[in-house]
Amino acid sequence: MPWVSLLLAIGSLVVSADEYRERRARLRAAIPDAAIVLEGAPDTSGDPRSPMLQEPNFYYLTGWKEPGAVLVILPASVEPNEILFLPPRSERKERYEGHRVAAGDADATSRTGFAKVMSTDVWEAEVSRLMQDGNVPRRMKLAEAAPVIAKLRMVKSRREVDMIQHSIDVSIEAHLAAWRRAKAGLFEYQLAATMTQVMMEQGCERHAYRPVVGSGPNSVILHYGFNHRRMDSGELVLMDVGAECNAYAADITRTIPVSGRFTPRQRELYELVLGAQKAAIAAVKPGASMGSRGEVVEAAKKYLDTHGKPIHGKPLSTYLTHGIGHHVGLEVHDASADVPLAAGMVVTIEPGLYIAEENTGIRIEDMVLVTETGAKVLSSALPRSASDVERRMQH
Ligand SMILES: [Mn+2]
Repeated sequence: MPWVSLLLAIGSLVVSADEYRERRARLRAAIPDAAIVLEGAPDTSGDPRSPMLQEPNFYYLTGWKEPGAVLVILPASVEPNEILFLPPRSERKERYEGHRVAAGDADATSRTGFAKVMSTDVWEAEVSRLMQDGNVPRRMKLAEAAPVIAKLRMVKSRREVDMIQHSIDVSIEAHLAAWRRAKAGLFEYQLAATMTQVMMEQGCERHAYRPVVGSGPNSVILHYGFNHRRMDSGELVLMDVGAECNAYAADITRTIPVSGRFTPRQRELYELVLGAQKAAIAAVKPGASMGSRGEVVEAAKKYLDTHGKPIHGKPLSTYLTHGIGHHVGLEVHDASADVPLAAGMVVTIEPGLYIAEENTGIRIEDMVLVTETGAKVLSSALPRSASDVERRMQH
C-alpha cells in the first residue's frame, strides 16, 4: 500500500502538538512559579523583502509561524496554565496575506494546539488576572528565559533528529549535484544555483545560511558569500552549503578540486584536515567540551601538529582559525549554553586549514549526533576522502 508509507513519510517530518506541549511543560518545570512570556516575531509582512521568520524560541515551544503572537506559560497551579495570544482579525491584512487564525475562530484550538487562544489585545490584563486568581505570589523579579530554553533546545528529540536528517539528506544531494557540474570556466554562483535548485525541488524553504561557494583565493575567506568569481582549473572550491527544510537546518562543507583532481599539495593538506576531523569526531562523546580549549578541538589540533609540517615555522594548527563546531537545530548556529556534550545533541565538526599565500582554504564539515557512547555522523553519505571525492566527481 504505497499511500500508507507516503503518509508515514510525511507524518514523520512534523513535530506533533503533543511534543510542543511537552516542551512547554519542561520549560514550566524548569522555571516554576513564574509567568513566562515569549513574544513571537513581529508582523513584517508590509516589507516585501522580509523573509518573515518566526522567532526560534517561540517556534520551538509552539510550532506557530504566524507573526505577532504572544505565548504565556503560567505555573502548573493556575488554570489555564498556557495561553496563545493571536493578533485580532484584520480584513485588510488578510486581503494581502491570506487567512490568519484569530481568537474566537471555531477551529483555533485544533489549528494552534492550544486549549486556550485569546486576543493579543488583552494579554497583559489576562495574565495579571490569572496570577492573582491563582494566588501566585508577586515577586517583582524579572529574568531571561532564553538561557533555560537554550538548554532544552540543545537536546534533540527523536523526531527532531529525523527532521535534521532530512535536511542533511537534501543538502548531500545538493552537494553531489554541484560536484557533477563543477568545471573550470564556471562561476561560483552557478554551483550555488545548482544546489539551490535541489533544495527547492525537494520542498525545502531556503538555505539555512548564506551559501558559501569560494574558489581559489576565496576559499580562505571563512564566510565568503559573494559567489561571483570564475573558477579555474587547478583550484579548489570550498562549498559550505546547507538546506533548511521543515524549519530544521543542515550545515555541511566540502572542498573539491574544480577540475576533478587534487594536486599533490592539495591532497596532502586535504588528508590532514580529514585526519583532524576524524580525530575530533572520535573525541565527541557525552561529557566532552566543544569549547575553545576543549578536548574536541584539541584532538584536531594535535592531529594537525603531529602529522603535518609547520608552515613558515608556525605549527599547522595555527592555520585552523575558527572553532571546531557548533550546535545545529532550528538555527544553523543553534541556541546553546556552555555545558558539556550530552546524548541527543547535534553538532558540526568542521576543522579547516586556511593558507592565504597558497590560495588554499580547505574545510570539511559534517554533522554529528552525540550518542550514549560516542558519536554518529549523520552526513556520512557524502564522500569525504580525497579519492572518494575524485571518484564521485566523475559521475
Ligand atoms: Mn558550520
